[in-house]
Amino acid sequence: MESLSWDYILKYVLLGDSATGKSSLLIRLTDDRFDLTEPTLGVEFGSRIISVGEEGKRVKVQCWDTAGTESFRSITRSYFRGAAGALLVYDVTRRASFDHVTSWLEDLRKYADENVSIILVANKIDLCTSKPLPIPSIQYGHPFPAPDTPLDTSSSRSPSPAPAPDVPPSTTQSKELKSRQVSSMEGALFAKQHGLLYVETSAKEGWGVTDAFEWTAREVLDKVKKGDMERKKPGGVKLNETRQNKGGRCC
Ligand SMILES: Nc1nc2c(ncn2[C@@H]2O[C@H](COP(=O)(O)OP(=O)(O)OP(=O)(O)O)[C@@H](O)[C@H]2O)c(=O)[nH]1
Ligand SMILES: [Mg+2]
Repeated sequence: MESLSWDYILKYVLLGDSATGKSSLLIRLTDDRFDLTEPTLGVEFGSRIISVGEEGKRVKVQCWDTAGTESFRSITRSYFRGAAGALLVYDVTRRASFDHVTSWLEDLRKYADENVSIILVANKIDLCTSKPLPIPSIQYGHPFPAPDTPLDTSSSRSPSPAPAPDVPPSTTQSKELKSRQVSSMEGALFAKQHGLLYVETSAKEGWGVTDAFEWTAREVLDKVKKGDMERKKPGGVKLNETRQNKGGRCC
């Protein structure tokens, strides 16, 4: 059984168009499975403790999974306030879901706290590839990309790829692949231009899912370290002071 001790609790929100895979990503994180999902009505909740960074800080991510359907938009916005991290999800096989990222981002900027750490999540890559390929290296695997690092736009792939860190064996070897409607470079460039982290995932195969949550947590903890964020207020970041002082356990 997973130990219940934690160093930090972080509040996350998942947002983006309907059917991009938000609930599937959360189920993959919390239960490590991929199941049939129904469209979310309003919001759902899930939580898991993950290990973050070299220090292995134990971070309990408490995630509010919001509905992408337009009719729930006013309800879901109310969950943005106080979030320390946000996963903004689109479907790489559905161009419109990427086009709408701008509008979701506007909502986040308007309703979430100024310091929220946002990761742009390009989901469903299993539909286009039989294994996760490396993505532009300045974003991939680097939760804190140097803002001035130029992107290599000569190709859509990094020339010296780093292997994806949490890649289980693929189960999609022999299926027919779809064409991708949003390239890695386009997604990564958008993220860079808007100061977001970027990750490519498959909730179905489990590719990149833990990374999405972990890299966001790393950025949040970095902000906490630098003092950019108060440790207890707003509610998105909570420090376990007992554990920090005594190394004790808490639930
Ligand atoms: N192939 C593939 N299908 C996926 C993936 N993620 C989700 N799906 C499928 O996409 C559909 C929508 O997934 P959901 O997780 O319900 O999407 P959602 O973003 O939560 O949708 P709303 O709750 O309506 O906002 C379901 O049929 C999932 O099985 C993925 O990584 N790969
Ligand atoms: Mg959902």
